Formats: sequence, structure tokens, C-alpha cells
Amino acid sequence: MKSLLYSLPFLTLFTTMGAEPRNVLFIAVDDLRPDIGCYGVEAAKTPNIDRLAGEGIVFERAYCQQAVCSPSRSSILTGRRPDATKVYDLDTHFRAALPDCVTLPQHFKANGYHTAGLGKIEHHGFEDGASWSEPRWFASGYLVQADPDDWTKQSATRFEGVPGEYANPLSPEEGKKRANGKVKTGPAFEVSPKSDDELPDGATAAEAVKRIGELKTKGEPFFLAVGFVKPHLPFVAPKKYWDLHDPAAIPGPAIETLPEGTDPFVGHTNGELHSYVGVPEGNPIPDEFARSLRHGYYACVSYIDAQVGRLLDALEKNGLAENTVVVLWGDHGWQLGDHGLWHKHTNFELATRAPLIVKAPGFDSAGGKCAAPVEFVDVYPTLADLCGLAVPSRLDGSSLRPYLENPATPMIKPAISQYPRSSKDHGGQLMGYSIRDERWRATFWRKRGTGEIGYIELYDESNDPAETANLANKAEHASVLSHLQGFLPPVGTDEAPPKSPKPSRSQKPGAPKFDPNEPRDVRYDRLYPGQAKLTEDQYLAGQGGDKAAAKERFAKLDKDGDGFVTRDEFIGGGKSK
Ligand SMILES: [Ca+2]
Repeated sequence: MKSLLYSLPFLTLFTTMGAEPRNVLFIAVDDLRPDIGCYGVEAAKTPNIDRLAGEGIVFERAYCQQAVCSPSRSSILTGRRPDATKVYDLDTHFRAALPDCVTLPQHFKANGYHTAGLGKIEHHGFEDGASWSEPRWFASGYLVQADPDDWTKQSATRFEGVPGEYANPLSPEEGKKRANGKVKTGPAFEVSPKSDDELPDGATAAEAVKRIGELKTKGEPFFLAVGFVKPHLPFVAPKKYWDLHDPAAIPGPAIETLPEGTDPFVGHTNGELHSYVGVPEGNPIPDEFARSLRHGYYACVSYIDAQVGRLLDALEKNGLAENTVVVLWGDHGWQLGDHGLWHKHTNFELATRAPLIVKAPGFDSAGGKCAAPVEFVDVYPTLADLCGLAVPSRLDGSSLRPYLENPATPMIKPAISQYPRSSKDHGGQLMGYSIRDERWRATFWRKRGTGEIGYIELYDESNDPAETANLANKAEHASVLSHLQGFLPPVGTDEAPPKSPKPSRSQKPGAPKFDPNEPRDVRYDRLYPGQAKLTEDQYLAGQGGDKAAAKERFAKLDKDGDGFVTRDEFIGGGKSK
């Protein structure tokens, strides 16, 4: 508390506003593209997020730093671009390159806040102990404490959580057979017979509501991060949210092929989608299946919207709505068949553009919309600024306060996203830097480690928002390109990351070492006390080491292929009788 009280901006804020410290509710939604009512997508059916938007500012052109989970989240949490975090993939922790960085929640913690994270905030397995005042909470039934001085040392405590999300998981053998070695235990979507709270996000919302009530009485300001995992694949949502939507009313893509004049290496082959059981082989995805996927995505968005509503209600009920900054963000955009692509993993507008809504007390701009491009690295300095904390100097973004004061404020800087790719035809290992200003998106595919540009895309987002044509070769746009090229980072900033150490998670601190001679019934009861059978997630939770190998063991142990490993199957060790 001390550093907070002596911090000058904090004092200034409170003396001028006579206010209490502001809390932060930080809502992360996995894979949410801005198909939300307040973004003009009426088919979305999102009354609660729209309510938040009516009390805050909608950033209509907010862009992630890299359109995939861990790189994007690492940038939000550290306020640094992927070239600084060196997180370009799902295997690297930002502390490998930035061991001493002070994350957004850690900064609040250092300023007297109680910081807590529920659900997916960091990428799974990359929980950061220094960021939080308490263990990270997961609906699957885990409290994970990562060592504040060494994130790779993690210990997990079990509680009774919700089981795996599928009501009808398919056999892992089927998953293996259909999915090219990648084991998924179920289909890409499911109309779930479960209730909201029998699925992970409803359980997370219920826990958050409870925590908000508890935090109110704690006597410290709080930074509560709540991470929802839908609408990430698989699209599993309770039936009532599917029933909200008529699939015929959900808009389809404006273009189902890559832009004219664009080399296919900038896209991908929908590998993430194809890893689910039952997805038709090859591309394009057949229309009827595509319609079901879009239906499932919209159902999941409405399901999440309902959970967001519970959090907003809890703030109001506890009298906290007036002094809590609420920020809602999706970690990146999503292609729902647009350009023939599914999921994220590109530099296109639909993959890089994500929702960002900020509600802050004390501004007259409630209900406003900001059209200027902004970036996710701006979130950290914005929240520090809005709560009267010093804004650390080594951040890559800047506070969005000018837009909260006046949403019509013109663009301060273009938004820069990036994505690594390799292309033999265009120079080998490339980093695609995509510069977005008010009108243009220019993507420069630069050879990593050199300044040589291997390939360029240019889209006129004002006159061709669906990105149907690459204009980079049109002579009349040469000056636009050279202007935007001036925003590229210095050559060499995309050097390969240092290798990240792997986390080791002990079930309990001081748990005994693995003993190959331990009888299997004793081992089962030690690892999974009181559980009659296990979903894959529950099984994996008790297994250290190589996750892919553990998944293979699960498939082998599940002799009857019902998607569960019973105690007897575990004891049988996967051997034929
Ligand atoms: Ca994601």
C-alpha cells in the first residue's frame, strides 16, 4: 500500500477526484472476434456486452499484436510487442526473454492491489507467479501456484471442478484416426445438454461473482482477471444459446477465396479446425458444415455474453460499478470461412481485429465509439493511467485516455500486428509486419534477420473492407507503401527466441518422485483420489512430462473407447486381458 500512497499521480487523482482507489475487472475472451451487437453485428445477440459498451467506449479498430493466443496475451500482459517478449508461438514464456519484466497485474500488485486470475489469462501452462496475489483458479478443478521467482516451478491443488466440456466425447481412437495424429476427444461443435455452470465458463463466472463479493470486503483495491475459454473451438454451448440463433440469419463471409493477387503462403490450411473429429477432410469446408460452425460460434458468443452479464450484475449489486474500470477484450480475431480460412493465424483484418471495450468512471464519453486504430499493447498503460498508477516507461504502447476523453480523437499511431511464416518463394523465414492506419493495411513480409522485403500486401480497408484485392503492385500506391514501410521496426528485432524452459508441475509440494514399481491401484488413488473415472483433461492433470505422450497413454488406457478412463482401466494399464 505504501508505494501506492506515495505515488504522485495516485495522490493527484484522489485529491482532484476525491475518489477511492479504482478496481479493475479485466475480462479476457478467447478467440472472440467483434461479432457483437455494439460492433454493428445485429445477428450476434449480445445484450450484456452491449450494456457494457453503452457505459464505456467501444474501440472499433483494436488490433492484437499477433493473431494467436499466447503471443497476443503475452503482449497485453507485458505491454510489449512480440519482438520484445519473443513469444511468437505456444511454447515460449515471456520470462525467457524478459525475466524481470513487471506485468500488468504485477504492477497493480506492487501498488497495493489484490490481484487474482480466474480461468485463461496467460496461455495454459504459462501461469506467471509474480503477477498474482494468490494461486490461479481454473474451473477444471485446479489452483495453480507458480513460483514468483521461477514460473517453471508450479504446484497444483485439486478441488472438485467441472469435468471435460463434451457431453458426448468421441473415442480418442476415432480422434487419432481422423485428425492426423492430433488427438481431440470430440467434434468441432456440440449442442450441449449441460447448464451454464456445468461448463467451464459458467463455473468461472459463478466463481467470479463469489470473488467480487469477497473482494469488496477485503479493504484493498482489486485487479480481478476473468478469462473465458469460449468461443474458442470446440463450439460447445448450452442448447438454449443455439436456440437463440437462426443459422440462416447469421451472415456468411463476403469473400471465400484469398484476395486477388495474394500469394497463398499468407493463409493456411485450416489445421486447427481439421484436428477435430468429424470435420470433413480437405478445403474448402462444405457449406452446410460451415453454417453449423458459424451457428456454434454465435451460440458460444451469446453464452459468453450471459456470463459477462453476471459479472456486471455482481459489480452493481456490490456497489462497485462506480469505482471499477472494466475492460473486455478478445485475444485476437477469427476467420469464419472468410478468405476460405477458419480460425486465426494470419495478418488479415479479421484475424488481427478484436473487441476492446473500456468502461472507466469519470468520463462523459459513455456509449462512444472510437474509430482510430489502437493496439493491445495500449491496454497496460491505459489501465495504469486510469487507476492513477505510474505508467512504466518501458512499454511499447500508450494510454488510450485521449480517446476516453474524446472518442473522435484522430489516430495517434498506426496499429502493428505481426506473424511469422516461411515461404521458399519469398526468402525462407519471414516475419510479416502488418501496419494498419485509418485507411490502409500494408503487410511487409521481411526476411528475418535482414532488411530484405520478400513480399508485400496492401489493402484499402475503407473501399474494400473485405480485402478482395491486393493492391501492392499498383504504381499509384507506391507512396502509401513507402509511408507505411517507415513504421517497420529496426532490422534484427525479430531474432529467434531463446529456448523457454518447460514448466514442472507437482501435484502437491513435496510430492513423491515417480516410482515405476508403484502398484497401479495405489498410483491411481494417489493421483486421482475419490474419482471413479477420468476425462482426458482430468487424466492429463495428474500426469507430468510430455503432454502428447500422456494423451497417447490416455487413448491406450481407455479400452472401451468411451472417452473416459475408469479406475479399472487405469489399473489394467491398457493391456489386453
Ligand atoms: Ca485465443
